[in-house]
Amino acid sequence: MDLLKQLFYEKSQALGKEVKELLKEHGDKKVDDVVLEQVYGGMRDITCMIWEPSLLDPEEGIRFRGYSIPELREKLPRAPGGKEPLPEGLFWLMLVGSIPNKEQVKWLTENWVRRSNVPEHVFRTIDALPLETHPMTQLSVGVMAMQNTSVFAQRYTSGMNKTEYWDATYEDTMNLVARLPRLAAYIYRRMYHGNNQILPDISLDWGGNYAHMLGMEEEGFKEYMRLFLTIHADHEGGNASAHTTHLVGSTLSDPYLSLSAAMNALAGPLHGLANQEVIRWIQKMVDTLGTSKPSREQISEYVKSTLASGRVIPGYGHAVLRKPDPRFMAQRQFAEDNVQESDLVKIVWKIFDVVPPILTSLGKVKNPWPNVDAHSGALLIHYGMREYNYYTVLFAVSRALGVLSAQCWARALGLPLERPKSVTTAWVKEYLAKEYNVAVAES
Ligand code: HAX
Repeated sequence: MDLLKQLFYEKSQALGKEVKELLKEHGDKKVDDVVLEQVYGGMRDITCMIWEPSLLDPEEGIRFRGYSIPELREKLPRAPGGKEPLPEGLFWLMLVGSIPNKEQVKWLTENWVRRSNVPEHVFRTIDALPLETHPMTQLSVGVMAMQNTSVFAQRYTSGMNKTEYWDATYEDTMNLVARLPRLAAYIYRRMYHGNNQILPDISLDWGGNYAHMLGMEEEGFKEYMRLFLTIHADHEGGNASAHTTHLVGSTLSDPYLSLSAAMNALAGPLHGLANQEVIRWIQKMVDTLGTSKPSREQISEYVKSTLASGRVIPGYGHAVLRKPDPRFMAQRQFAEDNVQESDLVKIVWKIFDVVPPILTSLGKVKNPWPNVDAHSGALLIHYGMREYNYYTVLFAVSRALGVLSAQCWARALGLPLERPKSVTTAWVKEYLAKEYNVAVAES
């Protein structure tokens, strides 16, 4: 058994025992109340799922196994000469709960290199898609095409004992994470560089090698990628991509099927696609105003016209957060430290000044602050990656780290098939009449 697997086995066995005891003693204790608004309102804030890798606080933002983003930037191992955390370190932390040392991260990088070979038929499957197919669709198809190599699916068919599910899930997770950068870079080079593919450089770390295969050799971009791939990895379990992974995986669909489904959720404009929408919206603003240096007043008018046309301001608002997203602030800090001159970055900062008071004035937006997607496009363009349709794929590669480590935990803890209760509006009216003596008028 490899050393990370051994550690995961020990930790998950121990927690599994604890959870059994916990449920035996306290299984009937109440942890939440639900009101009708939540039932109709996208299940906001209902505590109903276990997700070990991270926990989101509305005011403080995300913590991975208790560590905030500034703490991760300080404590996780870095690439030689680099300042940003290696995403491998975060994966280790999410999977086993402790910050790895340099040697452990080196071992993980090398292990992923050994597992990173993408089967040839996957590239042929991608090649069969029309070139203009959205890159997120291509990614999802590519992940599905690898499903025939799933260790979980193969072992299940041969009668795997349920106590072994975690082991097969771990193997699929490690293989899938190792292969994703190659698949994702293949899609980018196919779409935007005439299918001129760049082979992996196995001396590089996972994020650095991804940047290399994209054709982005500047060290600044590699460092930004390491930060990007770290901060986008997980945001507890209730967000759409994480929850999709959890739901699909709970049927014992293997990690390939679950991750592909999650990518489809991430591809929605209210979720991961927002990073492409932000830059599209800013570029439209620049074109409409006829200046790459708009004033705050001009931006303010443009924001109001977007709202008046019944659209949202992309990159702003959040279902849980109630403060500026620390993932936005980390990217802002990165830009302050590394980017001397960029009109787009300056626009992003001006938008940060202008949008929150306007959204607050609407009186209905619960969080007027920027989220993770508000900053990335400006930095990517600064480093020369202009193809904004691709941006959500970068997010997806990172998100795999969090959702798949959570799937390892779900299988290790034996979490069951997910099956919440739904009701009809007729049921709601009947319930209100019976429990509260309320008569709801027919429309
Ligand atoms: N611009 C305009 N209106 C907004 C808004 C925004 N950025 N954010 C929220 N609102 C509106 C909602 O549309 C809703 O209006 P209606 O009542 O008319 O339907 C109202 O304010 C209340 O919404 P809320 O409770 O504050 O927010 P939700 O939890 O319903 O939605 C969203 C959260 C992230 C979907 C929302 O803020 C939004 O659409 N933001 C823009 C898209 C975006 O940036 N998405 C990325 C989010 C982060 C993420 O997942 N990244 O992957």
